[in-house]
Amino acid sequence: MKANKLTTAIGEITTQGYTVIDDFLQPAQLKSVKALLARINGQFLGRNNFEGGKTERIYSLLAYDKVIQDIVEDARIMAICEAFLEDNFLLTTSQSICIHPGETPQPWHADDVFYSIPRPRPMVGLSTVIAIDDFSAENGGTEIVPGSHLWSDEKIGGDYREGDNERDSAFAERMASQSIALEMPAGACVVFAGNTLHRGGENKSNGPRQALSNQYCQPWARTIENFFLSVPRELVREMSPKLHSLLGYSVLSPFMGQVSGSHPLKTLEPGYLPPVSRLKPPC
Ligand SMILES: O=C(O)CCC(=O)C(=O)O
Repeated sequence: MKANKLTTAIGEITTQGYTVIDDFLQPAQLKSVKALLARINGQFLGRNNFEGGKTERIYSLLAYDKVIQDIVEDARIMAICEAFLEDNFLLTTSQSICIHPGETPQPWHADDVFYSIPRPRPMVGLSTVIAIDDFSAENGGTEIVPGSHLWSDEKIGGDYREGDNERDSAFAERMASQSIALEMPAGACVVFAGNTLHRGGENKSNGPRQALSNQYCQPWARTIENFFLSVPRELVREMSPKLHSLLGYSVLSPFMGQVSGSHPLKTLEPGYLPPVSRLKPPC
């Protein structure tokens, strides 16, 4: 990303809580992602109103294909993360989101709502939503409340932590009246502060709205996905040093995240066993 574009992106996230990178995916990447999703979608539907009863999500998506790994560690996203997060920030989730026709709007939320630090406060994470189909107000394009990353808990009000705030119609209307629906072409990406209020929109069209969402967090925050358990170590070994770090094979200086006193990268060495497993069993 050219220096002036990066400065603009950082400035927009700081002032309005989000920025859009229009030409984010290269055409070949978009084609590969579409082919991947066509191959692996069709297995799951959301289990609650937040995930969406007519929405399919595939988690730990980076484990499925190198094209997703490249998108996760895209240099432009890494540069934005470096501006807002501490060294050795982490990937907190990597998922595809396919909103099918007839899906209702998602509850308004902030992606770093899990961290119970009172607002206003700095973001604990940074999120991306990458359009794989064109996003419109009709098909459930992400809706965002500009400037809401600066709001206090009191100013937000309502039940936004509860995950089902559509039942609080006054709250939902207040949010909707201040929000915008992002209309962006396939391949574009919105990057927003983890404390910006947003939601996946209602899909009133007759086609699916596919997206990817890679989200990042401070190196001291618990991640949404437990990649140590979901991404086999044989796959992790093949990944880049940056992805190792993003997946938690890194430490927050000096030793948060250590493994039995060693750097977690040691666990990727062939034949690694934790010290306790190297003890001879008692006779
Ligand atoms: O699908 C979208 O546009 C947004 C999804 C979202 O905000 C989420 O699942 O956390």
